[in-house]
Amino acid sequence: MTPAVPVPTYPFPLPKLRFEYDALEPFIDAETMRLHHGKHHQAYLDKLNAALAAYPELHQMSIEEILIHFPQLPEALKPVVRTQGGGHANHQFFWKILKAVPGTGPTEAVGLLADAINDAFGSFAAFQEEFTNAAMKVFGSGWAFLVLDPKNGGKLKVHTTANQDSVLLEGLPGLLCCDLWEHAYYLKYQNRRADYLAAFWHVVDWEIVGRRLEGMRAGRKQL
Ligand code: MN3
Repeated sequence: MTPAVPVPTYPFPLPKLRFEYDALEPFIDAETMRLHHGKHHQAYLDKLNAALAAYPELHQMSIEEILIHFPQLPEALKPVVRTQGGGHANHQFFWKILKAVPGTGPTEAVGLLADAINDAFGSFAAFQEEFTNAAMKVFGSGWAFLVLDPKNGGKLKVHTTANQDSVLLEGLPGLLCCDLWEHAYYLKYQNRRADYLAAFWHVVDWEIVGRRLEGMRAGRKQL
């Protein structure tokens, strides 16, 4: 048994990446990663932590637990949790499912995850097409996700949100996410979101995504 990794609580720290800023080149450039992780993500954290300082009753909760309990939060706190808390949770999730180049391990879903994708979409290629099309349709800033749909027997589906809204606000556990804000790709791809999305598939860590699904199917807390 490996000891459980402690879940971060207030004040939320900037999560360490498992790779260097240049490790996703040429698909995601080092300068984008440096700004995205070090500046953008840090800014969401700073505003979230500042707002949470006055709510000690929330200081033992993970950001995911706070988002899941969103309806019960104090009204004055909700806008900050939705935007800055969502921003923190989404970016923390995004960094987890990315992998360094050249990647080892599968370049597409395998095992249980492949079966679940085939069951929901027909094939891996059909899933990628649906995810990309949904991501292209998000007007302005937002996120694309692969989620489990509890209302449909846990079947997988593609879901998008606007701004920094987390899928946890809608009770949807996420397996995969892609940041669609221009700050995620503008330096390298400018307005070419389609090129960024094509590059994204090269840096997805399918082992991690598969483990998320296995954890959820086994009833382990995995948000
Ligand atoms: Mn971002």
